[in-house]
Amino acid sequence: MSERFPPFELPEPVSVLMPVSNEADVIATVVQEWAEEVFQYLPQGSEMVFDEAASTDGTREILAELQVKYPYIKVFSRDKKDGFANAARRLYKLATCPLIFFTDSDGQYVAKEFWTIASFIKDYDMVRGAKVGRKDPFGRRFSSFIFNKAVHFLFSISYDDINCAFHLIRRPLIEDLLPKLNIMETLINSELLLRAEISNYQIKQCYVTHRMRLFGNSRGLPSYRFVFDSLKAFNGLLRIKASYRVIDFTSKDQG
Ligand SMILES: Nc1nc2c(ncn2[C@@H]2O[C@H](COP(=O)(O)OP(=O)(O)OP(=O)(O)O)[C@@H](O)[C@H]2O)c(=O)[nH]1
Ligand SMILES: [Mg+2]
Repeated sequence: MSERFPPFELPEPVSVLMPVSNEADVIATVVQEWAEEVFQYLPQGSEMVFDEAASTDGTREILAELQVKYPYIKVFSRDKKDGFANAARRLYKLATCPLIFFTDSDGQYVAKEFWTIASFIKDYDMVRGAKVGRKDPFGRRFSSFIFNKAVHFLFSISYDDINCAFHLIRRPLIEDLLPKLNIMETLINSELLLRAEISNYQIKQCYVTHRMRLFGNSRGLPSYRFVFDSLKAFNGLLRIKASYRVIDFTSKDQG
């Protein structure tokens, strides 16, 4: 007997958000996977939104072709690349649906696992992926490990993959917290999770698969950047913690 797929229906439309830059080798496969495994089962009004930046490899043209086949695709292009975090911030602002899903466009996540994440959303404000069997170079995995431990140490919370880019969020959480994401320059999804946790939103962690990059190169960093970025990330954590101390102090003063 075959199992029903998807296992349930979502009552509300979803904005699936993806930043993309120079992913021509893989973007058509990624969109097709999402169309077959996810979008054909989503409620009317759902949308797939791309922030496309400065692609020179044909990504923009491929997305234009895909828009004809899949009318729920929306593409916002710019000629200058200004980084993952700015792209993510724009996407969160552009989303129009009550449920907001964010992921990378490089095909390392498995579209079907959207349903694993979505199965928890009725009881939570945010459902976060955590990569298992992560297919990243050792340096990236090591710095993530240290970062996750630093968060645990500073905030007394335990997540296995603070900066994972595979999560589903209820719109009010984004509307509340997006204007406050102003400290972590690159790790915007980490800051979102931390501020959601500190603001007592209900959050569920869920393990997800991470595949090898089939095409393209991993964004490896030169070692001086690696050290600099790690220090900046740690400093960001301290500043987020300090920003809540100030708020606590002020509210007590006023209370
Ligand atoms: N719009 C936009 N998208 C970007 C930018 N930088 C990266 N991306 C996209 O964001 C996603 C994540 O990119 P990265 O952070 O470079 O990749 P990663 O998954 O962390 O690392 P690797 O896959 O190992 O390179 C990918 O789908 C990229 O195409 C940017 O400046 N602008
Ligand atoms: Mg990747």
